[in-house]
Amino acid sequence: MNIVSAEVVVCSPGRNFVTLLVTTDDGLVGVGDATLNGRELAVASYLQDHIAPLLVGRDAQAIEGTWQYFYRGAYWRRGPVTMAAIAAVDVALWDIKAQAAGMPLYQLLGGRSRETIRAYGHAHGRDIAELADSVRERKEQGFDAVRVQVGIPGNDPGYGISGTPGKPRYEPAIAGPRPTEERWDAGSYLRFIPKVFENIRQEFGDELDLLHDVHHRLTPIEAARLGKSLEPYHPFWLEDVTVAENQQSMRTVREHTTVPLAMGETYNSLVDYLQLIPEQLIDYVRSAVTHSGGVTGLRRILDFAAVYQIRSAAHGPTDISPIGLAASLHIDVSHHAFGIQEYMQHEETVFDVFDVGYSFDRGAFQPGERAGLGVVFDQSAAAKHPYKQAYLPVNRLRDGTVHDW
Ligand code: EZ4
Ligand code: CO
Repeated sequence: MNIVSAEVVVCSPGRNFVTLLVTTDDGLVGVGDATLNGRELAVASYLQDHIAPLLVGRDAQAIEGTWQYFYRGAYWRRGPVTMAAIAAVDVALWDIKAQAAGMPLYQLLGGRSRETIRAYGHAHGRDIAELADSVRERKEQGFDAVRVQVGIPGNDPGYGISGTPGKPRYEPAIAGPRPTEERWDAGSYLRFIPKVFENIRQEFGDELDLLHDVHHRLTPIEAARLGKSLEPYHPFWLEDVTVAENQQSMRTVREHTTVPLAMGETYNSLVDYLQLIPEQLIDYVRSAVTHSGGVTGLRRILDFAAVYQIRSAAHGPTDISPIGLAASLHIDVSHHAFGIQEYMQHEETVFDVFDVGYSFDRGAFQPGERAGLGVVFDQSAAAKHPYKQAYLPVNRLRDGTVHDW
């Protein structure tokens, strides 16, 4: 079974997505997600100009060989652009293989390890009262694990709070010729967050799992202090408490707090975890299929993590398309090391373009029983939603210094 065409489509049904469509000589079409938020066109070019011409004529069944061909064969390994492009190829080929087998992808990945896929939702508010309303809404939808983000007094609305009017307020990418800017201060953040957890615990009790994303903003010792101050409220995890480049930092945090730690949404391969995983400095890996070399790349990470009792928590923001999310769900249901799946709901217009076979009910997913990945991409619908330049915000300290967003 040979590949006869590989086409890249960039569309924006509410937000930008990069999709790869791979067609075989027996008429099967596999789809892959290559969306890299704010840098979409770089991946589109990587695929269009450097990968698509080499894909045509290759054996569609040779997934591992093709993965290595683009990973090792390019000489320039890793990096978010390269690994998102490889992810799209890998997912499209798994989709084709599972369609050819007449099975949902998870069956090819070993079949079910569990009955349902637990997901956590997002709650957010400009202040604690608004956050509590949002948590209540998520509970009513059936979530029993909720990520809480809140505006900090004296700061701009900031990470996880602001957004474009009329869109889900947690959507961080904003259309326009330049990134928007935010201001942030660690002192007021560290004083306020324990009060937020205290209030939310008081109102919602002990059973609800609470998660929080620090988005790389603290120094290791500040992160350690945050962890200690939140221990009485037993968070499910703290995510990205400090910058992800220097893994040594996580040792300091680990030595001071028993709060579970999650990291890895900005990583793109197994080797990014060479310190965090064997030293057991985290409890959850946040890698997504789309940003870590596809089903093949992510399964390698999870097999390694499992040795150290570290579990999966796939990144599931709106900037991962329904194709990327579907691929994640097939791994979630089949891999032993599953922990939890993030779910930031896509807005309705997204489903004009992506027809999905997965389903979500009362805080849990099912990958669906369609053959393959289970997602059908409608190219004519996509053409009605052309690419729109959009960026993630840039964050600054109060004096204007550029800070981690
Ligand atoms: O900032 O998806 O855990 N989720 C997150 C996301 C990321 C965006 C980046 O594109 O941190 O909101
Ligand atoms: Co995050």
